[in-house]
Amino acid sequence: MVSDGTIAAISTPPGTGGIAVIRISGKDSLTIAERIFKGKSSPSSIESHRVIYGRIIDPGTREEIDDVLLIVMHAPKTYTGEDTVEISCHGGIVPAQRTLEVCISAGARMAQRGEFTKRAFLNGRLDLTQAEAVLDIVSAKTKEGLRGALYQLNGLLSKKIRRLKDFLISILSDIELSLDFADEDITVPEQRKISKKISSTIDIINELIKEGKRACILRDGVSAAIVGRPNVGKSSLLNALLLEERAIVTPVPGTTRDVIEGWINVKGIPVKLYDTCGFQDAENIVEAIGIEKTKEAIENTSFLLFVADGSVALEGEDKEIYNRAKEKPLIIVINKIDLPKRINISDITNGTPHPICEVSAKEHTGIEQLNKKILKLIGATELKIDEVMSTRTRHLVLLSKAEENLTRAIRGVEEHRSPELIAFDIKEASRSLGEIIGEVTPEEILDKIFQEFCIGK
Ligand SMILES: Nc1nc2c(ncn2[C@@H]2O[C@H](COP(=O)(O)OP(=O)(O)OP(=O)(O)O)[C@@H](O)[C@H]2O)c(=O)[nH]1
Ligand SMILES: [Mg+2]
Repeated sequence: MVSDGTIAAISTPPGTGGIAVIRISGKDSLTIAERIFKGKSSPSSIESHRVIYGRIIDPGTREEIDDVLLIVMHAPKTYTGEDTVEISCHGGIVPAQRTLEVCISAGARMAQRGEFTKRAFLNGRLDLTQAEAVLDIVSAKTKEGLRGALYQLNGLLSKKIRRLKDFLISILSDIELSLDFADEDITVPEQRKISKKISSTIDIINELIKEGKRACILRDGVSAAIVGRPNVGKSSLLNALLLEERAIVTPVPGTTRDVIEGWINVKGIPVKLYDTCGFQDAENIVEAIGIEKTKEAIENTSFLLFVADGSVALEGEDKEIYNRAKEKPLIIVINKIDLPKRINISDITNGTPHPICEVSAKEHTGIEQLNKKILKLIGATELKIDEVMSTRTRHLVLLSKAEENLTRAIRGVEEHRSPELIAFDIKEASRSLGEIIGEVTPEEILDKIFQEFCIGK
């Protein structure tokens, strides 16, 4: 990714809407705006962060393109830290596309994915965790996920990391000061003090890792497949959980032939549900593909909802599917409890203590109870959503690396290793922490992060 030149992109989603916004950033933003905009005031004559009304003109053909509002924002107080111009045109594909084209012919180049945010990072407007938070805000699936991302945008994680780094620096100076110059070793009382400090840092890092793992659930959600033999009410359950008629429900066994997906929000945790079609012997290619997709869904989801029809006795097919499913985290859902109960679930579970929930998908009873059991199964009941951050796997890996380095440092102190070696491990830990906030992050990792963004962000 190059970070030179002036870039432009349509920053609103494709399609028609009220308005579309074209964003230009870089040192030539104002010159470009001058070339393509005609209005009472000219873009370079107005104060920063002001809006003017006018018309976009193709500088080559003098053709008029659209009536627009144009915002001028002078560096450095802009999102990217560079001179920025935003043009709000009518929200159609053609006006937005044509406006972007004239920006390009007037000297801008097409922005790459995430390039505006990458520039914000490179210009020190955001650190890396904050840039990642921008991505999380845009893709937040629940309001709790959004809140976590906002905390992070405000620098909550960065602050904690910086504090840890400062503490490590203080340990390094302790080591320096405690050197007994006679034999270049750390004195015993100092040794104890240093070990204690390192170990308290490790405790904080471990706490961050634990919190972070829970936060990953909040951002990325979990996934679950609804499995069971034909006609037990899997699709009805999906619809009841989604609160909409997503999947077709009929009394005909084998109604669902494809895997159907939908997101639900269980007390702030996004859960992606897959309604499946069971494993009956495939009679044609459509069913065969459906069954393959069901197997994949079972494999790739974090837990299963095994549905049985409570109004009839269990069948061989129930048992077969249960046996395939039971290795994964599982909730047994006994459906159709609005009808007289004929099921004896222990016939297949043999006493395995899976959580059981009785529902009527048809009458929407027991659904709240099922949501509670889902929360418990994924360990999210202890999630303190108010204080949660928006941690990513990248952060967790680096935190673990720092933790390993510090554990080695403690061992070094205890085993009277040379102070240089101990200092080396502490410096490595500090480096890993620095990489989280982007102080020393290699270019290819930066590219990978910003590639996740959409164009125009
Ligand atoms: N009484 C009663 N009937 C239900 C309930 N849930 C589903 N049914 C009925 O059971 C039949 C099958 O429901 P579906 O939701 O299509 O079942 P499925 O498991 O998705 O079936 P396949 O897609 O064929 O595998 C339909 O006639 C539903 O109306 C329930 O809670 N109570
Ligand atoms: Mg179905």
